Amino acid sequence: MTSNFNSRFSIPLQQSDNAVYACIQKEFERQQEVLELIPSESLPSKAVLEALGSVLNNKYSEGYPGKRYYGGNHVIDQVESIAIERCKQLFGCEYANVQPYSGSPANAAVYLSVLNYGDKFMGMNLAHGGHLTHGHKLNFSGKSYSIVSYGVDKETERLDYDAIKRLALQEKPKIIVSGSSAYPREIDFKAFAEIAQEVGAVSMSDISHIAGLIAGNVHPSPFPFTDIVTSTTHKTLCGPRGAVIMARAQFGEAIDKAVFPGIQGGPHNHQIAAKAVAFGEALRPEFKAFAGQIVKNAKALGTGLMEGGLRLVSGGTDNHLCLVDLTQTPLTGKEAEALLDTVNITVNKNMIPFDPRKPLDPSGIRVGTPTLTGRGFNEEACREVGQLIAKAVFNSQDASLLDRVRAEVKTLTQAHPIYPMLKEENAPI
Ligand code: DSN
Repeated sequence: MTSNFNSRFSIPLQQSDNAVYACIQKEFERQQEVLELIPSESLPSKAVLEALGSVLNNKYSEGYPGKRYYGGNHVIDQVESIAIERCKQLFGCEYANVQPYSGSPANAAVYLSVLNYGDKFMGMNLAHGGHLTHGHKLNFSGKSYSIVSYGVDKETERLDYDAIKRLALQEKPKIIVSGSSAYPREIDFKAFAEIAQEVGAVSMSDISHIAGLIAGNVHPSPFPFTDIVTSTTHKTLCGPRGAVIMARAQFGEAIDKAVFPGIQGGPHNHQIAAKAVAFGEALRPEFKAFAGQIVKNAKALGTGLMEGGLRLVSGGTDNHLCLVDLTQTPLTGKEAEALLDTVNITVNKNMIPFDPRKPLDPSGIRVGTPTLTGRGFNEEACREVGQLIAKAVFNSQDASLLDRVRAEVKTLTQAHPIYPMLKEENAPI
């Protein structure tokens, strides 16, 4: 190690910190070698990753463009303004705040801007496909507010808008949240907004999972119906980890105050720049084809799963994910996740609606196609992936069959490398 501390500015990571460099390389290899089917993950572009690794990380800038609590922010103001304008253009909204560090703070800021602690809001039950921040009792949302949860219909496993309306009329929540983390069907944001209007509630949509599908016009948009929309930027949208809040103009001032100084400090400017890059990419015509391919691939993945004998919750998918019911198989969700890991297929265990089991060992797995689509998989390849999953699940004790599945996974991953140019550059990514 050199005695001159400033030499760190020119020493590459590999030399400066081999332990961390080696972990990044190992994770790169892991991502390269597995079929990554977590539906909330995707592959951001090299440009997004470059913005994330930039000197914008170094600047403090509490406040908003033109109104900062620190000097030297004229460039940061430009970055944030570009991100705001692109976000508004992409989703067709009147107002955008691009500072939320991630989805949970974005949702917290919206609640803070509309509700008083103890007020009632309505969201989707986590076990039916909702999110922790939509009112789970162990989450800040369930601890700070009074919660009414809606779920899916037991027969159809789909949202029942008449039942949701009846519940809303009975409970009179101040916010009605639509949006989900594990619901494979189209969401009728207009119906939700109409219910909210009828009961005098603010309508809020958390589009984190499907933001890329909405931007690509392959899922109906919550605008112009919903009052306030939150989204992460790293799922189907393929941006950096982070989030945004969008809304009708009248909600903007309260949301800005809730984000800062309400719950956050200095904006993560490198992340905001990366969001701007991702919004710019999503505005390009080719993004529509990409978003459409995510959905086609998910349908094909679902076909392969069903051909292999697995049941999909609600019988299929309209979006980027399938929820697989394992109750008629020899495995639980936890066992299936672990087994599939051994053949280099990465999935997450997941509750299914009306699940008799517990979240740490539920009856289902959740699989999605944003990452596979990002590495160039088509419908035929995704259908094969579905068949491979089913083969492994129904033959978990057959070592030679699992070897064959692993070999087929290798053929598929080798035919669709991730970040091939970064590998050539031997970059620490
Ligand atoms: N953890 C995300 C997901 O996997 O859906 C939601 O925040």
